[in-house]
This record gives sequence, C-alpha cells and structure tokens, in this order.
Amino acid sequence: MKRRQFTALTLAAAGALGGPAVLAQDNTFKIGLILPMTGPQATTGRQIEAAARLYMAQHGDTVAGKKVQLIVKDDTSLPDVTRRIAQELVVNDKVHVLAGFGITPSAMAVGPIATQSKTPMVVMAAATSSITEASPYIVRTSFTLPQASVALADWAPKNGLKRVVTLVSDYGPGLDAEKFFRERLMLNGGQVPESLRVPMRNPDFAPFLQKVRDIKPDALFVFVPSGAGAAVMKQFLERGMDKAGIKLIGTGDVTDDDQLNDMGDGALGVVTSHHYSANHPSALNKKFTTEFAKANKGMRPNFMAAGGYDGMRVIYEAAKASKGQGGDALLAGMKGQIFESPRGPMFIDAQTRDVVQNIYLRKVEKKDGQLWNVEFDVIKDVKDPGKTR
Ligand code: VNL
Repeated sequence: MKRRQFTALTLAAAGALGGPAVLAQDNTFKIGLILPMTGPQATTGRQIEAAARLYMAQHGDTVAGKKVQLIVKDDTSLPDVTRRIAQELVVNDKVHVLAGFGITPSAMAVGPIATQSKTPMVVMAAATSSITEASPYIVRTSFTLPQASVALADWAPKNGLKRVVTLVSDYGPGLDAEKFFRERLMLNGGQVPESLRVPMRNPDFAPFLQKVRDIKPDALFVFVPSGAGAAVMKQFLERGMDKAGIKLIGTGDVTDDDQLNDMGDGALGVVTSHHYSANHPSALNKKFTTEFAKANKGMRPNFMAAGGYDGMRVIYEAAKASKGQGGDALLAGMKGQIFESPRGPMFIDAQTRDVVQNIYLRKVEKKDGQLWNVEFDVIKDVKDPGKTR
C-alpha cells in the first residue's frame, strides 16, 4: 500500500472508530466473515465458510427485508492481519456484524474495534475463556476449553486414569485446558506428574511424547487446535505409547471430525469430551450433516462447522429482532437466544454473552466402516467454568 493511501485509511478508520460505525445504507445486511482460509488453520476456515453458506442456502439470503451479503476474508491466522481486515470491513464495507475468528489471538485483536465501533462480533471458533471479556460486543457460538476439560477430569479418575500427564498447545486455549483439567483432576484425587506445552506453530511432538513414555502415566491428556490432531495421533501410535499402556484422552479438538476418519484404527477407543460430534444422534444433526456433505463433496462437518452454522443462526435471528439494524439493537437480539443446534440444546447467556451447552463424553468407534466420536454420556447445560471463579 502507498503511504498516502495508508494515511488516508488510518485517518478514516480513526474517525469512524471514534463512535458507532456508519452502516451500509442500501438494502443489504452485511456480515464480515474473517477466517483462516490458508495456512495451518485452513481447515477451520473451510469448515466455517461451508457451514455459513449452508445456513444461507437453507434459510434464504434475505433477513428483515434486506439482502444478506456475506463477505469472506482470509486472515491467514495472523492477528495483525485480522485487525486490519476487521477495520476495513467496518470502515469501508460498513458491515453490520463481524464474525468468524479461527484462533484466540485473532479474536483478541479485534475486540477493541468491536467496542469502539459498536459492532457485534460473533466468535465462531476461538475458545479461550477470557475472549468474551475482550469486548462487550462479543458473543460466542463455539465453546470454551474449561467447559470441555472439566468434564473429562471428572470422568478419568472414575475410570482408572488417576495419574495423567497434560500436553497442550502453548497459548490461550491450551493454558485454559491445562489449568482446568489439572485443578479438577486433583480435586478428584488424581495427580498430574507433568504439564507439557508445545509451540502453537509447527509443533514437533516427538520429544514431548518421549518424555511422557518415561513418566509412564495412566493417560496423556491432549489439547491441540483443530487441524493438529492427526499429527498427535500418528506420533502417539508410532512411538507405541498405547502399547506401553498409556491411554490417550483429550478435548474433542484432537479427534476432530474433519480428520478422524483418516486417522486409522489406532484411534479406536480414544475418549474425548466436547460439545459437538458429527455422530450426535438427533434429527436436526442428521439433516445438518447430510446437507453439509451434499453441498461439499461428501465433507463431514466438525465442531468448527457447528460454531459457524449456529453463529449464522444467532445473527439471522438477531437481525430479525433488530429489524435489520446493527449496533446495540443487533447485539441485544443475540443475547439470551435459546435454540436447538445440531450439537443439542444451546443458549447464549445474556450476562456473559457466552454459550451454555451440553458437553458429551465420546469414544472413537467404527460404524459402517467409518470412525466416529460416539457419545456415551452427557453433562447438561454447562456454563463456562472459567467465568464462575
Ligand atoms: C482455538 C481453540 C483454536 C480450539 C482451535 O482450532 C481449537 C483457539 C483452530 O481458541 O485458538 O480447536
């Protein structure tokens, strides 16, 4: 960008961000969907975009009498890029709502823009507990790591897994998973002899897994972001960890439905806790997975797709309530929504703007020649435990 252009953009942005955004005056309702479409989190972008488009195909592309315009932008998972794109979407495109946000740093980077411009911001993927505190305009339709981790820490010691090593990606969601899993496991009489953290970008799991082998715990608890699970599984099996008697457990990010079916039979029996499984037995989910596959060359939706699909639901219903207005009216329409999602019942807590939902315990099983996360227990209506302390 030339210097003069840059200055002009910065000034325009500063002006527009000094108060409520000036919204598109024509008869459109604009959704700025910022996603990682390339780079290490590209599967998250692909899943969420597909889900958003499916929602629009099923529910029409007009809402409150306005034509819905979905503007998809690739932030490559770099927070500085996310911030710049968000600013352009607010200032130049005059979007009514920002949405997407594949990883926590990207969501955090945009919080101040949402606040200053009074633009509602729907977080469809990122899952660190504190994200909703980055702006009063943030509403979340994904999940939180404390939500998923606590359920597993209750299950593990009752099922013979008392000494558990944790292995997490070294950033927001991983640190949440580590802390909430460990505290709850210890409360339940378990032990965590070691807590390992792997770099978020280009992790090499081998040296960490060697360490786990030496410690020989009952189980290894893992959190890695969506897209990295297959690599963990492969190295876990290659190093013969399962044969050494170490069980692999984790949040459902590890047995991600986007990759699970390609992980091979070594994944059988892995127990995880999460809010969405493509195998969730409900009529609504059957319709969701079937139509998603049909529109996307047989692709199976994962939990990211669920977050994107439900995020669109939250936006559409809020737009109806606000009669197509943005800003505070749109935000108000998002708070307190309660509905059936492909994941099960779901509620946007008006106080926290965070999702309250069922957390399921699941085991990888083979059905009709395919691997699935099969739910075998449920903890109902779980609020983010990260907010009740
Ligand atoms: C995050 C959390 C990202 C869970 C993920 O995949 C995930 C995050 C991209 O908050 O950055 O599975």
